[in-house]
Amino acid sequence: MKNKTALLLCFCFCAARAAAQIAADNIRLNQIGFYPAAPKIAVLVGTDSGAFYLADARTRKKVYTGRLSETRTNVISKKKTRIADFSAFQKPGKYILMIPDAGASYPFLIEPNVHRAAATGAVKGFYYQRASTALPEKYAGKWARPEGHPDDSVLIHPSAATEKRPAGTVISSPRGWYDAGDYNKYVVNSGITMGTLFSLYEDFPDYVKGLPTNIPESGNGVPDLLNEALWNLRWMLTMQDPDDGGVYHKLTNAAFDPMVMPEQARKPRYVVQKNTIAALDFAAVVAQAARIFKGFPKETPGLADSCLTAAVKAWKWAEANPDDRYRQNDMNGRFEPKITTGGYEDGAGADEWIWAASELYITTREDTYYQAVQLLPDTLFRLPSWNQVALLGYYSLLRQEKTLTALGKKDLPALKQKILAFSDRLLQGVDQQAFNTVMGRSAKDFIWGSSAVAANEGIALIQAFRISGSKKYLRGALSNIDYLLGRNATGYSFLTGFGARTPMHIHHRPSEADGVADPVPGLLSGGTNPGQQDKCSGYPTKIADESYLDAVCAYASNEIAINWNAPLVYLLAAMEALQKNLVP
Ligand code: G3I
Ligand code: 9MR
Repeated sequence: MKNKTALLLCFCFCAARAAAQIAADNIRLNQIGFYPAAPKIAVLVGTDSGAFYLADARTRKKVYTGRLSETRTNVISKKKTRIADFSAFQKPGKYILMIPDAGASYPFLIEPNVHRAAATGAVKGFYYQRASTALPEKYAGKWARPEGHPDDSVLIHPSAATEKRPAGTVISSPRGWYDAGDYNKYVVNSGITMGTLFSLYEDFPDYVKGLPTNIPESGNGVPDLLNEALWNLRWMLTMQDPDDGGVYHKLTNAAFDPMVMPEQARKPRYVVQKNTIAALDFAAVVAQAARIFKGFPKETPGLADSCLTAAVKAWKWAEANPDDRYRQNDMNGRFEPKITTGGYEDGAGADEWIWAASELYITTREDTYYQAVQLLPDTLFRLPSWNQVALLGYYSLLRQEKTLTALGKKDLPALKQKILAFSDRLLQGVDQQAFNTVMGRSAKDFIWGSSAVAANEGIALIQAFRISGSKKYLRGALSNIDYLLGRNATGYSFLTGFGARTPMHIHHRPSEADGVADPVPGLLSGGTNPGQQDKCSGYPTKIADESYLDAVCAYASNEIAINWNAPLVYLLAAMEALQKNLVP
């Protein structure tokens, strides 16, 4: 009898718990929280209607009542949603959102600086990606690990051989960040990553200076974001062939490592084929670095000058070799060992020319760089991604308005118009969209690394805000933060360690191999991608905005990568810096 009662009690309790759990999953919201004066929206996936209310998370006392919106139909999945808008409630605290019949949301905060911890965490994510160094517990907590990949004896691959550096020559190319869930280091992908982080510093220097991340360099007089970027910059500089200025495509194993810790991955490492795209991305990054580190002459003696020299050399190499493309298959037809790691093959170089020319022009103030390429009109005007970098150059030109020569200044009005028009297109239809986010207005948003689409859209909108002062852009950017942190069709907050329901099984070798249950924190999962190129079994659906799987095998939706983390860092930190402007 006693047992029976216990069983019954457990049955009721467990069923109630399960119901609450399911309900929480149907209420989609930013799982971290909201700024007091900003828009605050949750989305109910399903058909309940009527009232919703907010309750204090601890006392469960009702603090606000509202009504769900009319039903919306998700254009991608055709599923129904309703919006719970509680923007009017502004009192700081910790709350849950209740929908009678549907249940309770995860708890969330309303407070100033609500994304500061996530911003700091996402910067710290880069520290965990460092190659060639141990991560002591003092900085890495339970994710401490021994040094991996010293990269002090790297081989020149036959595809990169020259007279002075024949195949098999040993070079030293330490430091840098692991690209993603793999342990290789790719110049092209480092390009956009570094450009985005540097731009955050240039756009919001004061905010960045106040964002310490507890890394070994903390307190050395250089902001930690830049300290972190220096780890990768010093590696990048070693990827330039000192003899001719060309830049190797990547530093890599011949094949991907198994899922082991860095220190157990000891296969030979190679630098492979120089090419135009790598040279231009490199030139852009180190040209930008040159002007940034000019501001830290004591802390980084000589660095700014070396960067500028390196940038000019890479640019000249690209001018002399404008059509060299990295084609892994072709390369493997001609050289051994065959290289099967990430390709980052980009056939079209117009955008890299624009970016490199812009950065070199800004840093040197020499019109010749500006005249060397047709900067405008860029008919493509594509959202930034590892193979689309023109907008990085445009953002820089806009930011540097005051220091440009007359030649560059004359194009700025047209450039501003273009960015505003681009951002207006992003905002179109958002108010009718099922989740009320800029991200996900079209199924085309969901590609490999779609989380970075959301983040880069957010950056474009922040640029539009900076140009125009119009708050609609800032709110649009915030809607994509909400998307990334939970207000989306999967119900996940895609940033590891931040939110109630976050990825636990990212495709990330250290997270898989370290024996620690929690994944390394501060890493952005690639996110929803109906491509399912990993052929992993277990995807819940092929529906574009729901095709996400929190499993290690699902590298096409659940890997992490530096070029996805960087725009998230930008977006979160920029929003923190601009939060006062969210007041209606
Ligand atoms: O270029 C076509 C475009 O024309 C077409 O409209 C579009 C339709 O989906 O596809 C475009 O190609 C895509 C390409 O990325 C460029 O965006 C491919 O489908 C897609 O498979 C490809 O995915 C890349 C993936 O590597 C496979 O190559 C990701 O962008 C890239 O982030 C990812 O990078 C890997 C590295 O290789 C290795 N390290 C991990 C890293 C992250 O997964
Ligand atoms: O781990 C690799 C990941 O970093 C890449 O993004 C992905 C696509 O290139 O490939 C992963 O490696 C897989 C390989 O492509 C196929 N065999 C299984 C590997 C994962 O364990």
